[in-house]
Amino acid sequence: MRTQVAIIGGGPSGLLLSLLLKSVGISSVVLERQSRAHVEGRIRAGVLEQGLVDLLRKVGVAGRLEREGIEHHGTILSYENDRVRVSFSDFVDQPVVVYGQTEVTKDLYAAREERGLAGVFEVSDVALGDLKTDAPFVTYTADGLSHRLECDFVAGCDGFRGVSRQAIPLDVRREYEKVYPFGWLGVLSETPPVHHELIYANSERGFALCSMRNENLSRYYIQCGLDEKVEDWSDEAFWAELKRRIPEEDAARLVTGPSIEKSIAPLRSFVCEPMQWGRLFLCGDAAHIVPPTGAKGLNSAASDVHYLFEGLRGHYVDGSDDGIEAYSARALDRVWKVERFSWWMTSLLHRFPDQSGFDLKMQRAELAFLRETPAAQEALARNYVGLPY
Ligand code: FAS
Ligand code: PHB
Repeated sequence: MRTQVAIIGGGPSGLLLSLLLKSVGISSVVLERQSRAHVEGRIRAGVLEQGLVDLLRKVGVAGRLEREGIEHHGTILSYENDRVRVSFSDFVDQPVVVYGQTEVTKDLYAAREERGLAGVFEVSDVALGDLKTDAPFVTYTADGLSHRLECDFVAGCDGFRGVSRQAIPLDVRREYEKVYPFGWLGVLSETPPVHHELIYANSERGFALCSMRNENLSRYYIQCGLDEKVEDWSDEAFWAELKRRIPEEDAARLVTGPSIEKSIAPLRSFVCEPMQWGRLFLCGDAAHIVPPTGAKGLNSAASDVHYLFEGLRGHYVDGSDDGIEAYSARALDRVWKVERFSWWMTSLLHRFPDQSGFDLKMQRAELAFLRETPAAQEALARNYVGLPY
């Protein structure tokens, strides 16, 4: 089998790239390890930057998003009972849109199906070859048979635990990592959100986040220990702990209910440099990970896809390789700024086991400065709504 771009991974990065390539007549094949139902069942991100919304519009996949997505023009940070609302619209002429990654993935798969785009699910033994030549290939097993996909380029969109990043030799790859000493216990419940905007809460008991998917589907998180397990947490225990961490006026309004999903995610910052090697290009979680505090994981995958699509379109349509040659440098320039913001939000809002009294005073002073200083609010707003591509 042959295609122009082999895409490893059928998550948001791979799916969006395949549709963008199709829009300018470039062929691709998506190779996905899981079933479509498994991928569509994942509960992950909830906040979309305008850049991602624009890309979904570009490939005609924003219809449901425009009907069901909720525009947010600000967010709330709290420290015990002290609340600070940071407006986006006071500083930046663009909102974020609350619309679950689960729905984005379903919309992308539906569009691929309508347009007859090639993909193979439940593949295994994916291996990349001849990446330093102009005729790379990918081998894989599907339905018990071995296959070889000849291509011009390989897009590694296979997430943090995929194989693509490993194809870059260790003596070429530089990896930067920070693992946080806590995780997030997340709950999805068919209850009305406690507030019409998100609340990021720093309390003496730890971080909490009040988010949502729609007016009757809420998403909540509390910081938890790395040794904790989902089964340690009954719904009642979760709700009681969440109430202790958010401002009293919000806790009093909180509508609780049975969890329909409950999971624990670890937190890490991670970047692989370079993000390309020969004819291999890494996108999204295959190349970098952020703690979800800044809502940047999915959104930085989108900016990678934008840069790679522009580079591949330059190669095939304009006959110029400038874009693909500059891909890694361009993507990393934005990635590191997103890593910084995600690290800053995480450091500001979580309680760390080794934190001193001085460290706590620094968190409090940072929030006080944020409350009093429009320039500090603008910096947060510009990062949160999304840095320019
Ligand atoms: P993905 O990991 O989504 O997709 C990679 C795909 O490649 C997967 O479908 C996988 O099955 C497939 N794959 C892996 N290895 C393969 C192989 N060898 N062969 C073929 N296919 C292979 N971001 C936020 O902004 N907010 C959040 O709250 C948030 N919560 C998260 C919770 C969890 C548990 C995780 C893991 C991530 C979370 N993220 C969050 C980040 C998340 O949204 C990612 O940024 C986003 O999924 C990135 O998309 P992809 O780059 O497509 O990677
Ligand atoms: C979510 O709704 O899942 C969500 C929102 C904002 C974040 C992280 C997660 O920063």
